[in-house]
Formats: sequence, structure tokens, C-alpha cells
Amino acid sequence: MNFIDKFFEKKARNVAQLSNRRGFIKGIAASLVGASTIPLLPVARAADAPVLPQEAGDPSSCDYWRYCAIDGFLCDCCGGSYNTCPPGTEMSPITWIGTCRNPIDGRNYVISYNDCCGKTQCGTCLCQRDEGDRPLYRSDKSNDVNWCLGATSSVYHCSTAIVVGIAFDESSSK
Ligand code: ABN
Repeated sequence: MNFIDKFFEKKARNVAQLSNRRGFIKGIAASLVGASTIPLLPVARAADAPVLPQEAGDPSSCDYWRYCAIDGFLCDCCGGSYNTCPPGTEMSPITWIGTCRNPIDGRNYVISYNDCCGKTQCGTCLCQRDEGDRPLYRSDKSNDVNWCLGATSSVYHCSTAIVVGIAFDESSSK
């Protein structure tokens, strides 16, 4: 065999090796494994979306469904809203948690009653519904607590009512 024959034989073997059946199957398998890992990658899922219950009622009225366990001045009457603090105040990072039934969909929602802090008390729309409230000596179960003690300023202004989740049904938690 002369030099040219040897050269082309080697090239042909290389090409055959690269395009053999085993290599082809290996390639398919690799792409299948790769594709199967795509759903495992971190993506924003619907369950992570904020809970937005259907709304009914007047957030400046103490009867509003989210206020079932509140004790304080409604921020909605004080320049804020049922879930935002008035300008110039800061939301307390620690809170009292209640569970209220939404009359529209009949579901129970977990509500966080964050106080707004840094201005003297608002003084309008005092609302004390106290559902589930326990005496002050059970501070973990009492809503009669100034949660601004955990904020930069401990001066209490008003309270918000923020939906943080859907509560388990009593029957499903047993
Ligand atoms: N969480 C409302 C509040 C603030 C100060 C004192 C009592 C209750």
C-alpha cells in the first residue's frame, strides 16, 4: 500500500468510528437525559404566586372580612391601605397572625396583622374584633401587642391585614 492509500484508509476509519451505530445511540441517549432534566431546573411556579383572594367589602370598615382578628387603627383610614403602611411609617417585621373566612369563596385565609410604626397613633377607625385572641400573658396568642417593638421605631401608628396564605381545613389537618 502506498502512502496515499494508507492516508485515505485512516481517514475512512476515523469517519466510520465517529459515525458508528453505538455513537449514534449514545448521542440520542445523551439528548434524552439532557431533555429530562429541563423540568427540574428552578422556575417560577404558579404555587409561588401571591395569594389573591376574590374581594368583597369595604377595607375602611371594621366589618371587612380580613379584620376578623385585628386590634388597632385601620391603616386604610390613615393614608395607607389594608395591606400597605401610610407614607412615612415602617411596617413591623413581627406580627400577630389570624385566620379569617372570605365570604366570597368560603375559604379560610391566614392573615398577618403587621403594625405600621414611626408616627403617633392614627386615632381613626379603631377596630377590635379579636377572633382567636388570648390574654396578654400568652403573648404568642394575644393581639394586644405593639408589634412596632420589632421595628426601627417602637411608636405605633396603625395596623394592616395582609393575606399570607390559605389555611388548611380543620378536617384535613386531623
Ligand atoms: N397591634 C396593635 C397594637 C398596638 C399597640 C398596642 C396594642 C395593640
